[in-house]
Amino acid sequence: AKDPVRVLVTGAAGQIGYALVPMIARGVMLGPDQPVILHLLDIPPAAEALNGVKMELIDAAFPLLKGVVATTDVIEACTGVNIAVMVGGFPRKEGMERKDVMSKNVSIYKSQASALEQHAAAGCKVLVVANPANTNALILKEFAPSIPEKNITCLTRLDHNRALGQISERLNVQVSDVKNVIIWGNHSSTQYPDVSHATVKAQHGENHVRELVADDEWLRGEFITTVQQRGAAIIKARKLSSALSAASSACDHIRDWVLGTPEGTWVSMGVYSDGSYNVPAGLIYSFPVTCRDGEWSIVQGLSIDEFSRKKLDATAQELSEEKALAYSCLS
Ligand code: NAX
Repeated sequence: AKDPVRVLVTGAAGQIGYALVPMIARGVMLGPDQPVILHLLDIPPAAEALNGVKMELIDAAFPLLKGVVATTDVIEACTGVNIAVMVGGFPRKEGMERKDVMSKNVSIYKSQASALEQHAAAGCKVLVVANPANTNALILKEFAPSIPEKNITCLTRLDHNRALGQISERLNVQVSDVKNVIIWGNHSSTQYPDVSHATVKAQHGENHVRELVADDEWLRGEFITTVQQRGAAIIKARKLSSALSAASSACDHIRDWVLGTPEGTWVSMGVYSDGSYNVPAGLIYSFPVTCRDGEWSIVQGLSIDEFSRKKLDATAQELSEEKALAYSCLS
């Protein structure tokens, strides 16, 4: 039998945490033959609720779940973890300035970065979900200099999956037959959902989404805004933000990263930019990536038309501004 993998979930008493931890314990994230030990972190006001989650995990009697560490101590939570899913953060509340929210998250991610750097297992892979996800991941990277930058990512897979979903609905095809959409840039309303290279499986080979939809106005308009604004639409409908879809896409992100992407398929991940596609280096930016042997690499050589170029640059610009704002909170 395989040794258990230790998976940290921060913000585990929250909404996404409640949807995510049972998925991990059922093998959705790391596979049906991979035992796991869950490390759950939240803050003291949520300690009782966190303990309730632990009780339910015990009550569910998951065969793959070999232990639960539920704690409000960051060091205890981070010790020995192989995977860290960072869902905890400070939400923007009505009337709060952007800078105040950024400042709270910068201080959370700075201290959690140090705890992970000092106490996580070697080779720990980090996924930041909490908003502002890209910039929280960048802060985590800055304050955990001994964790390789390749090991620190943020979640844009939910946006990626939303784009697949919209194309599948529009064309009335199975979502599993649609692939190679791209989310470029920030997990925010400036993200660019791009179908320029997306395809749908056909009886023989593949067809291009662009030709099948044959409506560039929709692809460049309503499709993009629907994906960008989907989070707000869910809040309006549910009076709560996306949770099951966020949890599911976090599992997809880690599963593909660890176990690899299928041949000929790429996915979107927020990763440390090396300057590919003329995106400024030093930002955590969402790119199309393939994964193999536990490492992602940015898909190279895709053509970028003029429309796309502007969108890639606009979301990069926003990330540069967020980075500057985050740094201004440090001094
Ligand atoms: P909740 O408010 O339900 O849960 C957040 C939890 O984090 C709470 O239990 C809170 O006590 C805890 N927390 C706060 N500070 C903490 C700290 N310093 N250490 C550990 N835990 C801490 O929010 P939820 O709906 O679960 O969303 C969590 C985060 O995901 C939010 O930042 C949200 O904006 C972000 N999202 C990101 C998405 C993405 O695609 N990247 C999509 C979904 C989601 O909106």
